[in-house]
Amino acid sequence: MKKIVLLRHGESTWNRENRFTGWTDVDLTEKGIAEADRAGELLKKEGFAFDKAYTSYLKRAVKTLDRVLDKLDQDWIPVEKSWRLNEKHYGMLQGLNKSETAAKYGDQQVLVWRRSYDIAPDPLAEDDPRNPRFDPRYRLVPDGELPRTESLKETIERIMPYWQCAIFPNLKTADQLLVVAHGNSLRGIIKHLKRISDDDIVNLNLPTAVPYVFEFDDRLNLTKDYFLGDPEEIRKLMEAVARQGKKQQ
Ligand code: DG2
Repeated sequence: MKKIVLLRHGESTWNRENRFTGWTDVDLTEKGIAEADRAGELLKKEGFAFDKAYTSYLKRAVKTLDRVLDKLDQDWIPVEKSWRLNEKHYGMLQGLNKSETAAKYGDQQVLVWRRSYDIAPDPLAEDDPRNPRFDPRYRLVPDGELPRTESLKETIERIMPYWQCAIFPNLKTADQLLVVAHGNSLRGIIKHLKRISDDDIVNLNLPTAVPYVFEFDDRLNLTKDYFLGDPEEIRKLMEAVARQGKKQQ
């Protein structure tokens, strides 16, 4: 049986501070490192042996993958990084506190910015130093492809060429692939895999560092998907992610 495991990185410093992060390259917290280690131990206990792994250009995902592979004693496997697996670009919201933003604009508006399918926050100005075109790591990406904000729809549009050409076809020969990325870039991949509707995707909240396993038959049809871990604990973690966008009571 073929498997792809999707994993959101462990807690980042801006997750802890409840700030919109997007393409900001923040590090893991101590808790995030421990979460990544735990995910690796869980995957080891379940007997996972990956043929290849994929991650973004952002260190919270890269470092999570390193910890996971270390725990699995599979540091040697080929790893490919792509900017296409980066988090959804959060535009002008990047750096703002999510609860404070909800207090200012309302819970509903923040829900739209965080979870709607085709509405993007206001873009960074062209000359904003945070514009990815000023960041040398993206120098090989054609300028027109670099976002200054993104909806989930646009995030999916830039992930899919990489998913369809570089990741998914490998499952023909490989048995197990690992993708370590971000809350929304992974929501995009899950929407595609599970054919979740534009309306229903609003309700999906991914907790940090909980392995999400997708199983495929020999014709690469999806047969089953499940999280590794205690379902009740995972449900609470998902609810906590949803609450991050609400004003504090
Ligand atoms: C978070 C997701 O991305 O935030 O950009 O703030 O997964 O890289 O921590 P991640 C961000 P929400 O969409 O859950 O608010």
